[in-house]
Amino acid sequence: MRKLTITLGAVMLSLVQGACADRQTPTSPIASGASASRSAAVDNDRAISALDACDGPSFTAAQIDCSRQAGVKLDQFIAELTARGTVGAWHFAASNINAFAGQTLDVTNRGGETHTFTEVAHFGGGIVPLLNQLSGNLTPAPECLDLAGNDFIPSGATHHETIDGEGTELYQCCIHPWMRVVVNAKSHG
Ligand SMILES: [Cu+2]
Repeated sequence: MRKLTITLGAVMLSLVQGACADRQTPTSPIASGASASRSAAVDNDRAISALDACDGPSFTAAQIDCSRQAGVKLDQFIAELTARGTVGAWHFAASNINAFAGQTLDVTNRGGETHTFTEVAHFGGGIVPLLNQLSGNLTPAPECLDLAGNDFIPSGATHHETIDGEGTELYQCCIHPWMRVVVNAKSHG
């Protein structure tokens, strides 16, 4: 168990470091203006929360970024994932959404770990082999293997995703692949 934990920590550390390198968002008058006009349209947005219950001390000891003070300890997390293939506290809310094409999904990370909200053609594994293995998602979704730095949503941040067209769209976390959302989008017409 200890060896698995260290492996996971090393993967997550390199992941977070890689993500941080690209996450330099300059503050400028233009950026402020964009955010002001966004809030005017906020009623049309759909809010989604990315949730987890990571326990800061035990996750941080394994070099996994977690900003929460307490919660599910890393060994409990691994034990639940091993037994069930999911860890219930790590999920998106809501996970089934009816929306219109053109609407924006505002995905706020209210957990302590980093998550992604990645559109995939088919649900699959993510970028952490151990979590793929324990959750039974042995084949990574190709979209998860092509992430950019700004695809990673750190704790406390909000990611905006516009729904392109009508039909069913699938989104997942590429770190915790059991975290999934199905969006049923209709056209306005
Ligand atoms: Cu996640």
